[in-house]
Amino acid sequence: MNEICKLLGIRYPIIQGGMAWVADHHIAAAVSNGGGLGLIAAGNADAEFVRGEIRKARELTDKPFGVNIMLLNPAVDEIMALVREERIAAVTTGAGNPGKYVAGLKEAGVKVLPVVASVALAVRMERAGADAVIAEGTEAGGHIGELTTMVLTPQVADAVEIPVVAAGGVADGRGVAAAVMLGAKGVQVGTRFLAAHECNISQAYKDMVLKAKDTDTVATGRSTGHPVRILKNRMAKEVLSLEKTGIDPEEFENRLAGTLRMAVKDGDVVHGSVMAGQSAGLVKKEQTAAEIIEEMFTEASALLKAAGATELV
Ligand code: TUI
Repeated sequence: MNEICKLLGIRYPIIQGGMAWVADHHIAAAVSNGGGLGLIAAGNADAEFVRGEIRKARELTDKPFGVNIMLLNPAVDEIMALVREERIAAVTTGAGNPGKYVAGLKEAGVKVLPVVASVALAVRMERAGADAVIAEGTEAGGHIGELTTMVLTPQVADAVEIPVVAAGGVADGRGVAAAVMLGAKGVQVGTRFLAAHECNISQAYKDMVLKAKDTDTVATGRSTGHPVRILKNRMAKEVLSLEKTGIDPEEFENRLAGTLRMAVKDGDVVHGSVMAGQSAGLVKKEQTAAEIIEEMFTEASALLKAAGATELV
């Protein structure tokens, strides 16, 4: 049996991306019911909000699901305590080093899968006791690192013994098969789930993802040390030109505050941050989360089988 499936008690080795403001109990339960690991994103929310989402997810699924904890959240300590208390199946983390929380989570039986953007952090996470690491390439949406999935995944796989999950740019069966070839035991998928029927985001956000082409994302904030990948719009253009003026990083972050919520909840995809990965160009239709998962793994299995018969030289 696949190591990630065994670790998490799931049918397919696919973990939903964190996706602040997007990943609520509906999509988390739908991904888990579809055989993957659904996630509730804590984003910048407080612990009581996350508790409510956990309770609602439990009404929609009896399958394991996880919580994604964005480490810049001021309520991170309370949310860590909450997931231990609620005995959540797994935690993924983003935008930081969760080292000091790993032992406490494991004590409570919570599996820990930090998202890393470098080999150095992957190695530190293994030493801290993480169960697996998610190697996320710069193709991903939202807060990103510098390395691509193509080069990060095999280097992380060489550096650690624990299973590696590949993330960033994986949106179909080809991506899953490629991830396996790079040494990953599973994948994390965010952008494709934006187009899931069960994903409760504004239709304007969904439409923008469905219409996106290969070159339609851009990373803002590279110059201020907080790179974030979003779909190009007026807001992206404005903040990119602000960066060129050498704006103070704190002022820059203030300019971005609240813009993700505007796009997700209010459907303002002109002034809001429409976070999505470079794989948005591969996302063509709305489907249920279960259909997305089935399709990706049927395609990947066929490709991996066919690869055995392919003569390269
Ligand atoms: O975390 C993400 N993606 C996110 S979080 C998010 S919410 C947010 N919104 C606005 C600004 C900032 C955050 C939206 N998207 N992905 C996982 C990820 N983690 N990608 C890169 C990293 C990362 C980067 C550096 C993890 C650790 C790190 O260094 C930590 C250290 O101390 O070495």
